[in-house]
Parts: sequence; structure tokens; C-alpha cells
Amino acid sequence: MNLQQASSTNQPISDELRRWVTEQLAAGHTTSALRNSMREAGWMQDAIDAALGAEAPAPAQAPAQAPVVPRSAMPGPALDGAPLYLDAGDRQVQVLLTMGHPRVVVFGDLLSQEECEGLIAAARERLARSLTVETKTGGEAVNVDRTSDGMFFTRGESPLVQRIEARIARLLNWPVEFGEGLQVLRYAPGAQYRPHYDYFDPAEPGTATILRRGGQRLATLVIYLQEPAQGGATTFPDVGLEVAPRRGTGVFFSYDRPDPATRTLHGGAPVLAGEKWVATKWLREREFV
Ligand code: PD2
Ligand code: ZN
Repeated sequence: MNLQQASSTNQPISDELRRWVTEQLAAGHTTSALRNSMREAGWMQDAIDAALGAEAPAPAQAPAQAPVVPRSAMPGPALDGAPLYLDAGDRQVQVLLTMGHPRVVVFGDLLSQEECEGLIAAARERLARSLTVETKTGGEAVNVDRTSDGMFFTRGESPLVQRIEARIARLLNWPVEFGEGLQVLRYAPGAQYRPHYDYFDPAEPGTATILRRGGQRLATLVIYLQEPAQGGATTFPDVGLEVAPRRGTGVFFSYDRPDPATRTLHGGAPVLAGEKWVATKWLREREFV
């Protein structure tokens, strides 16, 4: 059943809708996830209540998959009305692809060629073997799953970084202060980033320390600064999506809970020829200090 079409016909709860609800629950989706899907598809609240029953009282302990933020309060572009271009303040950005679950949006023309080259030039001299935040200890360690080299800019550290951060904040409707510093990665031939989640795993002992700096990560924006000759796509294995690393393009994805149910497992496929450079911006729940 097409939930969107069904809502626009404004019909009462049909057997088809009841069947859809039953199937989704059987597939393991929660009623609150179904509520969100129905709301997004344009169903009125009373129709949602009729299909799913009134909201169940909150359990004494929040379930493991509870969202940390409601979807309406998540970072993301304003896509109502299905625009082809978005006003990012100083630039019109193209909307090339959108996906609901996982929430993924691909933007074209996010950075100019000069901006890509400027970031690479500033990052090149500061590259060190990439470190990933080590949730076991709360510190950092060399990670065998990521064979690229990387560095972090501090937020607002140069006019170029400031301009790009302001554009991202406007595009994704999220304050500059809630973002981590831009990270730049360089992948040589053969380098890759194995599939992983970008949120911090609540089960890891170091996560509590990491969360003190601004709460959970809620979203990622990977911007391609230099395209390799072959390979290097950003992959989403749960849904078979591969985003080609075209210079100036960006792939945004968000996760409203630190849980695989978000389907945001993603990786950087091996670079087969040439060099791939990316800049990554992670968005947190609160001000990142
Ligand atoms: O460079 C990529 O395509 C990539 C893939 C997965 C980057 C990241 N994750 C990241 O920076 O988190
Ligand atoms: Zn990642």
C-alpha cells in the first residue's frame, strides 16, 4: 500500500490500512515509528489514533530504540513542496536524491571547485594517520577500519571554514555551534572506511565522556572535495545505496536514535584509482564545546 496516496484520499480507516499496520508491527516496527510514518504521509491525528489506538503510556524505562529527539526537531533540509534547489544563504544547492528510511539527502553544488581546493590545501599539511573517537576509553586511537588520513579544523578557524559552516547551518537548519569542527579525510588507492555507524554506542563505557561535549551525534554530512578516478562511493549496505563521490556534492544522513534501526550503517568503498578527499560535518544535540 502507498501510505501517501492513501492519506490524500482522506478516506476512513480501510481494511487495507489495518492490514498494513498489522504487517508493519509484525515486521518489528514500533507503533511510534508507524505514527511518524503516517504523520509524514499526511494522515490526520484522529485517523492515526483510530488505526493505532491512543498513545500507550510511557514505559517505566525508555526502550533501547527510543528516539533522542523527535523527528521534527532533527537537523535536515526543508523539503516541503519537493524543491529542486535550496537556498543555503550564499548559494543555491541542488537536491539530487532523498530517501526516508534511512533519512538520506544528496546535495549537488554544495561547494564550489575553489572551496574544495581551498579546504584540501589547508588540510594537506596537517594530515596525520586518521584517528576515530575511541568509545571504549573516551580517548582516540588509530583505527584499522579506516585506512584514510585525516585532520580536524576547529569551528570557524578561517574565513573559508566559517563560510562553509554558515552554509551548512542554513541548509540543515541546525546552529553552527551544535556542529563539530569539519574533518577532512584523504583516501589513497586501496584506502576505505569500513561500514560503521556515526553515533556513539550507548553500550560502550567511553560514550558518557564523549557525550559531555554536546550530546549525541544526530546527523552527518560528507562532502566530496576531490573525486577519485574509480571507486570510493559512500555506501549504505542496509538499503543498497551507493553515492558517487562527485566533487562539490554532499551526502547528508540523520539518525534520531543511536540504534541500527535507523539503517544508517554506511561506509566508504575502497578507492580503486586516484585519490578521494572528503570533508565531514557531524551535528550534535547541543552546543559542541
Ligand atoms: O568518505 C566516506 O565516504 C565516508 C564514509 C563513511 C566518510 C565517513 N563515513 C565519515 O566521515 O564518517
Ligand atoms: Zn561515517
